Formats: sequence, C-alpha cells, structure tokens
Amino acid sequence: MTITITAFERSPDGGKGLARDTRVRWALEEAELPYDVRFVSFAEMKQPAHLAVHPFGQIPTFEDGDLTLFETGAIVFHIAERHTNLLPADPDARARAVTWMFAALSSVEPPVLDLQTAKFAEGDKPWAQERMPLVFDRIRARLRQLADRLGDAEWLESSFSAGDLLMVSVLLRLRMSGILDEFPTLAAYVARGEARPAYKRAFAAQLAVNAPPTD
Ligand SMILES: N[C@@H](CCC(=O)N[C@@H](CS)C(=O)NCC(=O)O)C(=O)O
Repeated sequence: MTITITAFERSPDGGKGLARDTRVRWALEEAELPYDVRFVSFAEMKQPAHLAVHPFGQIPTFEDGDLTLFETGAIVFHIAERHTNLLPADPDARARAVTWMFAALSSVEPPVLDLQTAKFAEGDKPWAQERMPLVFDRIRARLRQLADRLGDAEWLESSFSAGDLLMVSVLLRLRMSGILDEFPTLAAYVARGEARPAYKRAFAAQLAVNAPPTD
C-alpha cells in the first residue's frame, strides 16, 4: 500500500515550498519512501470527505493503509520513528531530537506565523502598521535565542534529525521578510537544510505542481 498525503491543489505561495506538505514530502524523501499526493482545493478541504481525515479541514494529511494522520509534527514524527535515521537510536539523544521538533512547532513557529497573520489577514486594519514592530521584535528575540544555542554547530544536536527538518521548515517561512539575514548562523543553517538532496527532491516535487504557468 503506497502512502498518500494531501496537498493544496494550487498552493497560495506559488511554489515557494512554504505549504506544510513540503515538510512531509521532505521527511518521506529522507526516508526514501514512495508516496502519492491527493490534491485538494480550498472548497474540498472543508467538505465531509476531507474533514473525516483532517478535523480542521487543512492539509497535509497522511494515509498508510488503515492509518490516517494529520498535523505535520505527528506525521513527521511517525515517519521518523518508523522508517529513518531522522531520530537517533540512543534514547537520550532521541528525546533531545524530539524536543527540537516540539520547539520548532510550539516555540518558534507561533511568532513566525504571527507575522503572516499581521501581513495578510490583518494588513488592512487601522492598527496593523503600529503592531508590526512588536511582531518583528518577538521573532528577533526568539531567533537570537535559537542562534545562541546553535552557535557554530551544523545541526541542533550532533547529527541532522527530524528536529532540524521541522526547524529549518519553520525558519524558511521568514526568508521573504529578510529577517533571517540578521542572523547569519541561522541563515547558513537553513541553507544546509535546503542543500540536502531529500529537501531538493521535496521542493522540486511541490514546485512542479505549484509553479505559475509560463507562457
Ligand atoms: N498545525 C497544522 C497546520 C496545518 C495548516 O495550517 N495547513 C495550512 C496549509 S500550510 C492549511 O491547510 N490552510 C488552509 C486552511 O486552514 O483553510 C500542521 O502543522 O499540520
């Protein structure tokens, strides 16, 4: 039975790889697992058939035989746990890698997402511009802490893990803002993630679907 994930029929980012199916594709590519993609429109995501798979009507989802999962953290964890060396065998090292998965999604991603909300969902509000410096300051504070911890290391722990996969994926969302360039060690860390052959395959696969048509 081939694994099936869901992704946007057409991602709003036009192929920048920021939709969360890219993280799942990346983990599957690291694991060298073949997969199919079922593409869904925004309307379809809110229909009963998709809601049965994802209670919040979002992408991505993951189906493997009788197992159905949603939430990228859980999906990447499942792939990492069963199929790859994305989690170290040593129990303590494994626990540290899992900690970085949680850190990426629950300590770093929220301020990053707040920037997107401020720009795209609240950008037309009268108070939007006044709030923006606060949003950037919260991101900078978190990035400074992360950069301090990473130091000159290649990865967050001694080898690349699912924690790095999620952290790099979250940080990539900041590229367009320019804020990553203020933290050269983090920018280099992200570049190392993007240089991995598995990331490149995942990026290319989503780009093939989402790139704007050329005349
Ligand atoms: N916490 C969820 C977030 C999923 C999510 O926000 N997915 C976005 C695409 S990246 C989505 O489906 N947006 C459309 C919507 O919410 O209607 C996860 O990590 O999987």
